[in-house]
Amino acid sequence: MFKNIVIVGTGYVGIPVAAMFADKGFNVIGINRTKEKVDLINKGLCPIEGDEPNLPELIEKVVKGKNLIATTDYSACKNADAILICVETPFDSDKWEPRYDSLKSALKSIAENMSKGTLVIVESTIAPTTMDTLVKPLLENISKMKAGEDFLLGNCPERVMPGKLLYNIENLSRVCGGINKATQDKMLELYSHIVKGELYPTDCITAEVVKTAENAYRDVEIAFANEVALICEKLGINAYEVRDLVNKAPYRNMHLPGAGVGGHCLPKDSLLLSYGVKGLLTPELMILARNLNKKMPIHTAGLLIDLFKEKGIQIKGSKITVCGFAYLENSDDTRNTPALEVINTLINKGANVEVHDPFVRVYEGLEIKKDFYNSIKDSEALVFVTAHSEYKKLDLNKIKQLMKTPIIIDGRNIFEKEEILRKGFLYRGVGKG
Ligand code: SAJ
Repeated sequence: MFKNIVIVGTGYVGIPVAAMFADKGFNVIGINRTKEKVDLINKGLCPIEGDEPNLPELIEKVVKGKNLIATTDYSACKNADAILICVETPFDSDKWEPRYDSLKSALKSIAENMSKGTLVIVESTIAPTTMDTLVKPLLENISKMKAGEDFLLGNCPERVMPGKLLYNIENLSRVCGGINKATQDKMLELYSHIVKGELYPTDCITAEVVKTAENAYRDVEIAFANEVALICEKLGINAYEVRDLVNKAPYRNMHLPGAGVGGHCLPKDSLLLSYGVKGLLTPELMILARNLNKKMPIHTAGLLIDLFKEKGIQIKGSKITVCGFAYLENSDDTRNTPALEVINTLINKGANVEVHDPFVRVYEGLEIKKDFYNSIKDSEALVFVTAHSEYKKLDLNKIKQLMKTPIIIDGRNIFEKEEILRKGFLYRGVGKG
């Protein structure tokens, strides 16, 4: 029987799951290392950015109802029946290894405080074998307890997506990787309180592989679409028309080519998966796909650089407006955004780059304009990197009047090439030959 639940890490993964368990009547304590976030939550406020339907209201309700309290203090683990670990697990592609410092520090503090009989679950995305080689030994050595006997241990990978945090937790299926059958049964019991989707019991390493493989799969699918786009550019045809027709064939699902792959999942999960088999096998296809997707922002900037060269326009000192900074349309999430690489590539060529985004407010000192038409005044080119809905309703005649030279680079198939050319613009697009 579960009553007290501790959630370690109250970010994109932790805060929605904390609020949902609290809303089902559990006593939930959210542990976060930053006092600012703890104070925000205890005031009933949502500690994460972005438009998350129903989340702010739910947090306010459960905090007011005293079912959710936030703290920086791990002693809350003492009375926990279940502890969910939802901390960040980024991948350091320079060192080619996961950065587990947050995970290790959480595990240490949990092990120092947890009691016998607690169910500990890792929701963070981890490389295969991490449960067995890092999580289990760390918890056992510090707590002096045995996993699977004195405490239960499992891995239930998160499947969140910014903008759909509560929806995904409630409706998507979940893989419940437990150290033994008793743990798997307990995990199914716990998650059945908040998850309407199917719950699939399995072992820990299978759960680790499923999570990283489901995202590596998507990264490879997108890389395939991007390679078809490069082919179409060379052959002078439209990759999006090709995609539509390919997908008329049964069992096809060609993804969307574009200016790159950002976010908190896809850029790292195939690397986590490959790390899990380091020394045993090199997953060549996934690494190739990752490298191809990483080139797309540079390719997008290259479309402009080549066009300037072709038209004899000096890029040095020219004003260029990059439209869209978030990694995903209609979101303010900037994690691993391809826009950064596009901007840096153009700046390295001497361009004077301005950035517009209707949702993103700040990014590490970068000034992000909110007024689109103001931001494009006297621009010699617009480079569209994110397919925000606002960009599909622009007044092209007004744009042409405001710009110094009417050039559009389309990284997300926002525009119809023929219409743009009819309006008197010069146009290049990813996948648009
Ligand atoms: N992208 C493309 N072409 C596509 C799809 C996406 O270039 O056809 C780009 C996007 O522009 C973005 C990046 O890839 O920059 C990631 O897009 P995403 O739609 O995969 O969004 P994420 O990163 O939030 O993905 C998450 C993942 N969910 C989890 O890890 C739990 C992913 O597995 C889901 O498929 C996705 O949400 C979703 O669609 O829900």
